[in-house]
Amino acid sequence: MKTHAIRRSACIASALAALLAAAPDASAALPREEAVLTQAPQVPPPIARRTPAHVVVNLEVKELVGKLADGVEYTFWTFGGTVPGPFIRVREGDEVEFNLHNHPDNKLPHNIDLHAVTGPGGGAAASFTAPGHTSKFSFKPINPGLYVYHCATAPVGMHIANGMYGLILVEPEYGYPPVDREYYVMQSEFYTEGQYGEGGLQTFSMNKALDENPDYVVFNGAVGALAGDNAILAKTGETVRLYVGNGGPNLVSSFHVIGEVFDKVYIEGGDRVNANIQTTLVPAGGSAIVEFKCEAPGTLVLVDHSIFRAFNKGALGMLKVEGEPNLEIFSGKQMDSVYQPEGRSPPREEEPAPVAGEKELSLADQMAAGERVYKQTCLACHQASGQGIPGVFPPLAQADYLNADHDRAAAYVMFGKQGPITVNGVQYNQIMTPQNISEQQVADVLTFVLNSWGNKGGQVQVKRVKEIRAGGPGPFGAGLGPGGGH
Ligand code: HEC
Ligand SMILES: [Cu+2]
Repeated sequence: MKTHAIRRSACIASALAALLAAAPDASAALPREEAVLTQAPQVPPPIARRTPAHVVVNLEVKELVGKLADGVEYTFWTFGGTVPGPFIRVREGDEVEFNLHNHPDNKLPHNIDLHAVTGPGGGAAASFTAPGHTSKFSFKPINPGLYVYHCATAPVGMHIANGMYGLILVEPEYGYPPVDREYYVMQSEFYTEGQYGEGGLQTFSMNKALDENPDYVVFNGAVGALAGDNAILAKTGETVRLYVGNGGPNLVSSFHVIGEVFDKVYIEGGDRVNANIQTTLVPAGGSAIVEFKCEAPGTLVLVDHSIFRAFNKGALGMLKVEGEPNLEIFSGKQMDSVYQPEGRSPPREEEPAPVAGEKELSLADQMAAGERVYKQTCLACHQASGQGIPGVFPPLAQADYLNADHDRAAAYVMFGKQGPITVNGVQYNQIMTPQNISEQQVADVLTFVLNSWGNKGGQVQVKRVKEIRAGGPGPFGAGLGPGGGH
């Protein structure tokens, strides 16, 4: 604070004091607490407070390889290291301080759009965060209900398709009626180059996503995440509440529990309660809260009643209810058999990846390795056939700028690039973040790109890439990486 300015006039000083007293720092007045975040299917405990608090949420974005189904791996982009992201629970009228951390090992910028936020983009622009950075913003949830949050960084569909979504519950002032068990269930789809069950590391298929034709439709991020040993549990006589979300990115869920009727449904996660419902719609980017009393023991099966999704694409979960038989409600043969999904081909032996050693690789080896790097790292922005996105991501296909200078391209990949450039006669003035890949991978991916999509060919050697790395972004000036100017 500039004290000399205040000293200049007692009048200004007293006016300032009056102003400060009239508008106290709201966050200082409220009790401060750290939000409890839980991984699906767990839900944080109900909020006991009946007054608002300053609630701090810390959420870290992590890109990681995980299991999509038995023998099938996928490079997930996640909130909190899990798909779906953690369950966030706040109260109507709280002051939420949101800290979004983008892990330094990540390759891409990310952000978060919380549907519970009243404000531009649900916080998307305010939370746009490069790898190795943290963004902070605050909001007051004024509408109670169950809300989806998701990443909204371009290309948005792909960030969601790769796993970036979760649920935030805004409890009404006086909370929800108490129940015996609460669980977090979130449906979503995955679009892979290989078919359902095809083994190995699967990459995202933009074509299938555009066709809205997923290979996987799952609860809680993977086939079987809620089945078998991962089933959720209850006892007879207990009331279960499911917080159900749908991350999409495309499909609407016909959520149904085989063997139960929902006593209550908070339609679309809002205030209105519907009673005695068999199947409820959960829109993409929407939710529902369902409740039912477990009268009889047995295994209840959670499905998307668009039923091929359940039995052939993975949208199947289980709730095991234990207790004494309740013959009045249900009598007869009880079956709890092992679930064998149909149409699963046995996982294939994974093909050995080309070794990325010190020695120079053949053009064919570099092409194969480079294609893998491209799909995992560059495709998100420059697109499947290097065509880019007009006005946002420049093309790498038939790209005059790229073909003109291979060293410059290698420097951009390692150090990042911002500022105006002209590619094929079109100006771009965007930011490419430094790509967190090895020198071998830089050499491989550029070799792949130079020999694809009508480019002029060429081979980039790892030795040259190392020299460029050692030299820093200097000659190209606009690097964003360590040592680079802005
Ligand atoms: C987060 C999005 C993003 C990712 C991921 C990304 N780029 Fe870029 N790239 C950009 C943007 C944006 C520009 C334009 C920068 C500017 O306007 O200064 C660019 C520019 C380029 C250029 C120079 C322009 C051209 O079209 O020839 C090359 C070469 C390039 N990127 C290669 C790659 C390679 C190879 C990868 C993967 C290792 C990659 N990029 C990953 C966003 C990205
Ligand atoms: Cu993202």
